[in-house]
Amino acid sequence: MADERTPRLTYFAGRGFAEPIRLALVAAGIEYTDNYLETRDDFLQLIKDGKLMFKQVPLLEIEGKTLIGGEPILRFVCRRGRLDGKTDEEKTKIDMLTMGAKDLAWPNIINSKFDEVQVSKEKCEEDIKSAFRECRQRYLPVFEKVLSESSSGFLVGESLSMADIMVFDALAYVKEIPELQPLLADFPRCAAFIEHFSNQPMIKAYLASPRRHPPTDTKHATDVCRILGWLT
Ligand SMILES: N[C@@H](CCC(=O)N[C@@H](CS)C(=O)NCC(=O)O)C(=O)O
Repeated sequence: MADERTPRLTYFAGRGFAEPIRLALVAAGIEYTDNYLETRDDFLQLIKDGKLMFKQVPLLEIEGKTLIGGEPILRFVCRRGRLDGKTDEEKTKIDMLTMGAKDLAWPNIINSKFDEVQVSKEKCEEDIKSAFRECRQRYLPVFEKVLSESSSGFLVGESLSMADIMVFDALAYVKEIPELQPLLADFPRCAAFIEHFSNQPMIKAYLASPRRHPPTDTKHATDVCRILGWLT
């Protein structure tokens, strides 16, 4: 049962920077509550309360600490859950794959709907085309090769790590965005990895729950822009 000591993750009712954190909390077996920002006043109040170091979310309140930042929070949770690798070599490999997955997902895929709202539909389409090229040429070949060398089905070592969380987060967009989905036919190990990760018992339950949000659509991007004061 959630009480006031239960960790509280503040973000929008969508994936974005919060989703890898949610997946890590689930994988680490840490119970948490989602606090969704719904209005501009919700966001301004957090700033007034001094909770947002750089006036940005996500925010995780845990163990009496106020943590901010997608990656710092993700790393904190992964350390708590021992999802950050066992050896120096594993930790470094996990960090490199985590960076690659973030670079795949953020500039072109996750930002595309925000570009549609703030720039134009054409810009959004260009982002997705660019994402397709980057996936094919730069990122999916790497994930495919690393997975081909894995005996556990996970990217690094014998168990689930932060690398799996970030790569799953990125590949799930590839699977769910119709223009990107055909890529998976050429990268069967990436396709199998999505299934393998999704079938881990705690993750499976989470993905089937209403806490799992779909990729950002135009309405959600518009809501977020309003809350952040990016639309007049
Ligand atoms: N580097 C930060 C960036 C976080 C970020 O850009 N958050 C957005 C929401 S997704 C935000 O709160 N923006 C408000 C602003 O920049 O004014 C992180 O990794 O968490």
